Amino acid sequence: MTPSVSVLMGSTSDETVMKMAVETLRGLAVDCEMRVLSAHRTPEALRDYITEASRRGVKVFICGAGGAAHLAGAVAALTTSPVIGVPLVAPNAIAGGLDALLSIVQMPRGVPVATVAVGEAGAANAGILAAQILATGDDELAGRLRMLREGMAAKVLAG
Ligand code: RP5
Repeated sequence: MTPSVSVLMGSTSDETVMKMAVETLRGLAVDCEMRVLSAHRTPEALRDYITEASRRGVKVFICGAGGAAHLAGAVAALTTSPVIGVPLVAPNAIAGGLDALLSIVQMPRGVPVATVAVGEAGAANAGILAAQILATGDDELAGRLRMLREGMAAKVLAG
C-alpha cells in the first residue's frame, strides 16, 4: 500500500532529527516513507520522485533541510499537495537555524509551505500536522490525535 506521507531531507546529516517526524507518524499509525533528496545536489531525481510519489498517492510531503534550505520550496513548486517544511541546524548554520527558517518560510504568494519550528520539535510537529491534514478525512486518525492531546494534558497536570 502507498504510504500517505513522504518524509524528505536534503542530506543524510539531517536524518537523526527527521526521524522524529517518522517516529511521530508511526506513533499515530500513519504510514510514511523516507528519502534523502536534495534541491541543489539532485534536482532531477527530486522532480522524478515527486512526480512518481504523487502518482502513487502520497498525500503530504514533509521536507527537512538546513542552511539555504530550498527543498520544501522546490517540492511545493512541483506539487499541489500540502508541503510542510522543517528548518534544520546545518553544520554551518547562521543564528541557530534562522537561515533555514527564513529560507523555508518566505515563500512567494501562491506557493505555500507550512513551516514549523527549527529542529526536533519542528520535526515532531510536522508529523502531527501531516496527521491532522489526513485526519480531516479519517475519523479514526482524528481520534488518535485527540488521545495524543489528552495524554499531553494529563502529563502537564500530573506535574
Ligand atoms: C542541506 O545542507 C541539508 O539539508 C543539510 O542540512 C545541509 C548540510 O548538508 P551536508 O553538507 O551535511 O550534506 O542541503
